[in-house]
Amino acid sequence: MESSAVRRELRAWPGIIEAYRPYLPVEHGATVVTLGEGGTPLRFAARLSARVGASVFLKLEGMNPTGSFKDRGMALAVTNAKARGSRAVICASTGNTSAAAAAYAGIAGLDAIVVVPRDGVARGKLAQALLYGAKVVAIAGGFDDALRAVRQLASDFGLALVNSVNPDRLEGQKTAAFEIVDQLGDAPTLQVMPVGNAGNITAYWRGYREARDRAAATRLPRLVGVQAEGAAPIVRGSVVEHPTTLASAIRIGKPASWEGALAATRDSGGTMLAVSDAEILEAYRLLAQEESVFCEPASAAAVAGLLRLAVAPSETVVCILTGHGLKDPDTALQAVDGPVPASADPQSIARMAGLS
Ligand code: AN7
Repeated sequence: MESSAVRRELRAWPGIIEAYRPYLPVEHGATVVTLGEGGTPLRFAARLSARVGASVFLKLEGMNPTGSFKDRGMALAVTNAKARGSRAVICASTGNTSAAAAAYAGIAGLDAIVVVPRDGVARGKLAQALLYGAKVVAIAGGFDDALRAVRQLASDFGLALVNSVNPDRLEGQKTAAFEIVDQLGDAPTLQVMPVGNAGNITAYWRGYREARDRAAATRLPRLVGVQAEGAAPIVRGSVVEHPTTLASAIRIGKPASWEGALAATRDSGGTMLAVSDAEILEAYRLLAQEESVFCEPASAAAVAGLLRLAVAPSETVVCILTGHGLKDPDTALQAVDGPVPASADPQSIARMAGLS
């Protein structure tokens, strides 16, 4: 009995820190904080591949424990914050970071304070942060205002800042590149991903370079970052004071990792491009209806970007779908026609369902 229970535990996915410990800066003597993040599926997308004319895979980061890629970085950031003696973490967020911070602080027994824009955080994310037990402060301002405030509060009150300006966040997030290399047997030739605060693209570039340096991969992908047109400071080359896009996760006008994103796209031979909200919605519906993937709008921006590119048939393409569609039910319901009403009798239902 006991030994089979132990064996089952050993077979279970251990989370990113145990899976990739030799490559991560884990504090000496730290107790690992994990919710089982990482190990997400890399799905071949047959119809999207046919449309693009190359092999396209989707990295389903919405399958992480809180429904976004933020869990990877938060696992390491909270593990190390706790090991260094922090009692509380703080972050600014467009929503997903706050959900992850709340969840990981909760399991670690730390307090979490999350500062979010009063308008425009998707409801699923807000519900998560509140239910996991964070102190959620909604400000009259956007993400960039919130980040400025929490940088100061972290320093004034001695709190662990767990935005991606914390190096542990990027170290944790680079593990997604390691996984893709393991899943494909090499790096892709092209990767397309959404960009907001630009931490994730910076982390992926580091992860792919490290994988190549230790000969797990023979090549490096071109990295293409995708911003929303109304929130595209890196494409424009200047700060956007009042960023707008329906993809609230990437409604960011002054990315903290701007330099990292520029280096990633330039050094990899990729680029940074901007797509319209209409293109994001089109890709969002396409993913659901052709691939049965429900991701959030920011994630669909990756596919909107891919649909703009000329891709050679020999390419192996990965799109990073950063967050789950259930995060933002309001945008989903606005993107489609509502349910058709009928009375409860089968004839009425048959008529309204188009059966008769
Ligand atoms: C689904 O939660 O910035 O370029 O505060 O939630 O690394 O910022 C979220 C960002 C893409 C952009 N997709 O990643 C936050 C936050 C989703 C996201 C991004 C975010 P970065």
